[in-house]
Amino acid sequence: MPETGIPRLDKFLKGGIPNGKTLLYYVHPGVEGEIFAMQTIYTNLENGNNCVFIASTRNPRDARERFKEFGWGLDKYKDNFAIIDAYSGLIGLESEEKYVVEDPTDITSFNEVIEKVIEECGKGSIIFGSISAIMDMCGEQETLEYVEKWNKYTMLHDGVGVYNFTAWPYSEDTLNKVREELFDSVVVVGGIAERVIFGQYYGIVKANWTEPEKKYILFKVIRPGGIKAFIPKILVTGPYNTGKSTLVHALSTRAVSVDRLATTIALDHGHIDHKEFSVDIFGTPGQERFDPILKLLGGEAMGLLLIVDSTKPEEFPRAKAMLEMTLGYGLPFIILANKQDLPNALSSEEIRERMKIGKEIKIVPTVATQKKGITEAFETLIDMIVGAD
Ligand SMILES: Nc1nc2c(ncn2[C@@H]2O[C@H](COP(=O)(O)OP(=O)(O)O)[C@@H](O)[C@H]2O)c(=O)[nH]1
Ligand SMILES: [Mg+2]
Repeated sequence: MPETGIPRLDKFLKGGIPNGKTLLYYVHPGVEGEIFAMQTIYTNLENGNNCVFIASTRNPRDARERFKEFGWGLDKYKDNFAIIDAYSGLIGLESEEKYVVEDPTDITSFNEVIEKVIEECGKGSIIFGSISAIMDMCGEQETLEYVEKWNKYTMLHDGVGVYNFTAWPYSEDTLNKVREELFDSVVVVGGIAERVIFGQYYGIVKANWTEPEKKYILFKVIRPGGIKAFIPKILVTGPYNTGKSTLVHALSTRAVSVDRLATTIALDHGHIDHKEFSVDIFGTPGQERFDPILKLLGGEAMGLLLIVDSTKPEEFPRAKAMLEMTLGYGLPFIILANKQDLPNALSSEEIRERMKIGKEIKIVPTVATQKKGITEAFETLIDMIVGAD
């Protein structure tokens, strides 16, 4: 099944976009939306599918350059990738592309090319274009009418239609039709804004081939790299000397700690780029006098790693108290049974018994100094935060 290639989205869609179906990225103005479709296209090229890209707001050469920004070279996919040039005609240039829309202000001119492409590329191939860009050139009503035709045609030929739509203030009718009616699935891409956009998210509005997960995922756009699911805060907590700083450094791509007199008085901070994730992680100081900081931080965290020293059961009550301080927020969390390399270390099941921790809570054995078990622990927590159920 063709995939979207967007972190977690294929899981939420139960595998991807089935042949014959359409998916719309419904993008709020001001948010980086085109990257979604580009990532979907590149993923499908890598998977061996044919892809066609309608270039209507920039010339085909610039469109190819945009892919390069993300580290996605198209040269090796010459046979699988084509551009429909709906730009050169606007400014009276000759086109070098295989498919050309002679008059991009005329929807029937678009139609000629798109019907041909759907027929020629056939099963499993991805066709992408911006519906709003076509609307701006050909008119709202005209475009909507033909999009409906193209979607039926796509279904007939077992292709996949992937479209962008930037939700400028078109008529209510148009917006509703685009969001609710025309496409098999709709993924909204929006910004969390307060005058400037300081966070971006996506979430599924609908998908008529499954019961999709209606979760919202924060994302970042990385160059090169593309879209990464963004987790702005994971907290690492636990008593003094259990291995918090060691863990933050061991997990992180980049990390800093502020240490004074050999113990952490301020925070450890690390950034983790791991698979399709971009995560910021914070270690808290373990001493009781910093409990107010812990409470404050817990309020904004998306998940918690609690570390215990498996050789120090006398500290378990303190560890549990730290957990309670942050758990009021309903955070997903797991426990790391650290220092498993030491001879007198208790096993995770012995720790569960002593701490009276329920079976549903994961306790992962780790050796932070040797990076053992820590990636597994991290991935388990990430799955709890943004996972598909
Ligand atoms: N043997 C062993 N020592 C560890 C492990 N993790 C951390 N340590 C050591 O425990 C001490 C305290 O670690 P640190 O990360 O500073 O603890 P923090 O106070 O919780 O930040 C350091 O000497 C670490 O090298 C581990 O898994 N095994
Ligand atoms: Mg420390």
